[in-house]
Amino acid sequence: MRDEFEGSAMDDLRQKYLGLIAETADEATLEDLRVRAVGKKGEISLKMRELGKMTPEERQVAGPALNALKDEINAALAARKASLADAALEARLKDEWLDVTLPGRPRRQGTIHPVSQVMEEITAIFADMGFSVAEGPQIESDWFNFDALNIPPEHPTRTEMDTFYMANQREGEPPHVLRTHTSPVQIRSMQAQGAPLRVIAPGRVYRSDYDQTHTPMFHQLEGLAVDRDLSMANLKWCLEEFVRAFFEVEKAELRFRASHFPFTEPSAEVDLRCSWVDGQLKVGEGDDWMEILGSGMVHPKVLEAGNIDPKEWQGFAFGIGIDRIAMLKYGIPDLRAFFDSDLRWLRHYGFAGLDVPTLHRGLSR
Ligand code: 2NM
Repeated sequence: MRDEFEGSAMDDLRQKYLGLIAETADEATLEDLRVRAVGKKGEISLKMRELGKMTPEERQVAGPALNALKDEINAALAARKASLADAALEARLKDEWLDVTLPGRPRRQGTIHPVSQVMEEITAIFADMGFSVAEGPQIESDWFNFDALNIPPEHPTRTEMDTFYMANQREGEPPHVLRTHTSPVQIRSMQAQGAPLRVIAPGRVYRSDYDQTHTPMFHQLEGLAVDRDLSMANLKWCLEEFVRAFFEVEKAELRFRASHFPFTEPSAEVDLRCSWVDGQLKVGEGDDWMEILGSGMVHPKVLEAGNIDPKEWQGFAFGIGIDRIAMLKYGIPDLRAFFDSDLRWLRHYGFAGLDVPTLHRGLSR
């Protein structure tokens, strides 16, 4: 009589919990259910405590039956938990599904800053002429920034009027500055690679200067070629090729004006023939000349600083201001807006992210 009763009571429990488990739709509810059924004070556990009050014969039947029920419920809980997790993952995958083959939408995301664009364009042009790209630290010792470049100790450019010195200088080390040009990179390249050498160094440089046409951080690209029998003629050809490619014109005419830099001898400032029609720059024609860069033959002392023998090798070098040449090419009127991070300005003057400049596709399109 008692067996039968217990048997049907256990059947009821079984039906009840298996039914509830099957209906459960989330993991938290399932956990509640587990506690209610097989937790320490759950219904099954309470039933197990009653085994003590039974006769040995009764216990022999009810004990294994309760254990089997507990196992069955635990198995059902685990199975339901796994299927809920599967369903949750399935739903997430469906929700977060992404077609990686769709074309990009660069205009709705960021844009490439004109400085980056122009840097890429110039790099592509010189890479095509066999120059490799080098980078170096923006904090330099005064030896790399000045001494190696034949800039004498008393030169005014070394003063705090023009140069940012690091506030915390290290004991026993030479003074460090924010590099005022990328030439230290060329010194490092000469030391590391020796001659012959063709390298360009694009990057940020710093000078203590701030007005309509100067920002204390700006961008420069310097080039250096070292070989036997190099002359100003090679330099002029190289720069003319650069200008034709950069301004995307058939013909460009350059004028070298004698100048002075400590690191080159002779030195030349380079003007580009142009005209201004309705405020629009035309390159290669007209009666105006516009200064675009500085250049010269590398001073023997500078080659020596790079551990290159000036009796055997010559070098030509040049420096271009990226920001100004970007303004010229893309008709951007105000230099200081370059570094304001104004989103409307960036959207207006920025470039699509996936259009990498290359010579054969056209640099800017
Ligand atoms: C300029 C003008 C002339 C220049 C010199 C060097 C180095 F390190 F190779 F000597 N790099 N760049 C140079 C020469 C830069 O900027 C207006």
